[in-house]
Amino acid sequence: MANVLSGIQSSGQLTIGNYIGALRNYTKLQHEHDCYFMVVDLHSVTLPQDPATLRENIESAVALFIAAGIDTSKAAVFLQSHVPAHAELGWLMTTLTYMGELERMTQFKDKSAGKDSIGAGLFTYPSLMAADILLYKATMVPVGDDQKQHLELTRDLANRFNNRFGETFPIPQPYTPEVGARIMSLDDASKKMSKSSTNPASFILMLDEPAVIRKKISRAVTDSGREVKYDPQNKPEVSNLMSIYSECSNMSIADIEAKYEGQGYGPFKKDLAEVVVALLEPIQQRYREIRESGEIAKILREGAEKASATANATLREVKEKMGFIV
Ligand code: AQP
Repeated sequence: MANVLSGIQSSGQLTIGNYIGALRNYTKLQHEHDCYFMVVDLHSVTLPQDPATLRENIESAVALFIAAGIDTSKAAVFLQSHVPAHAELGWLMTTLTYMGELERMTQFKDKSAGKDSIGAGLFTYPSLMAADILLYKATMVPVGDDQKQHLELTRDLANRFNNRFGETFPIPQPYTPEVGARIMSLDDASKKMSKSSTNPASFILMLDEPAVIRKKISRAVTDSGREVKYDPQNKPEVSNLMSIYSECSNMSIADIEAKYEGQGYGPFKKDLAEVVVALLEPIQQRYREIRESGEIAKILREGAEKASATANATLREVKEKMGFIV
């Protein structure tokens, strides 16, 4: 049994990328491991957020965690900001992180590109993420491909801390599904599907209405050919749509190729939309029930209590080893 920690930012509404790459794995892991799943609201303010929108995004993400199948009797579901140990260990980890390490982070480069003023929090984000993981002495961290570099830094920081202050942290391993680790944008298959994209046509939200899903998929960019063939190198857009199809239907890529042989993109895209709608409809139904039930505050209170017990014990150990008076 491993300690599992993972989080999703409240920087927008959750996409099917977040579902396939993260949430769905959480629901599998909760049966076998000691799981901590959080909405990383402190991370989401590393880019500017409108307060009312942020609050809605946080509540909506928590409700989607539950609607997707996370069972709060098995896993702790909580907000990062409700467990102050995250911010405190985040600071301590920042002091152990080298500037050069942060400068190499591709997510920082991507997210700061073209911006005039960049908050320091966007730069130090990976140190806070390391703290998130290490607070729970997590050994297994479900992440999409995009987050692997941050996890590598976390591993380096865990080793650095252990070497300087004595064995404290186990070294966390990434847990990444083979397919679906990286769902790409519908408008540009060279970019990851992201909830904070400014183009709504680039993503499918977990809460998109069926009509919206059909429209977005019908307009998804494809190459000028007509063959439904998995070839990420030469046909990245169609290959991405095929990955989504496979992930949402449990059909293999080979079966999808066989099913649409000689049919062109039209029937494939039409069916893909129905596959996505069928996957999301029951989640959306449960989501509405959870929002209406008013249960979210209680879920978060209980989750924070459970998480705090583990997090505070680790923080105390860390501070003691570093020489603080605790
Ligand atoms: N497109 C994706 N394909 C597969 N997995 C994905 N994840 C995100 N997008 C995809 C996984 O979801 C988890 C939560 O991610 P996050 O919210 O902490 O940050 P992110 O990776 O930066 O996700 P977004 O949606 O792109 O958010 P924004 O737009 O705010 O940056 C992670 O496990 C991630 O791998």
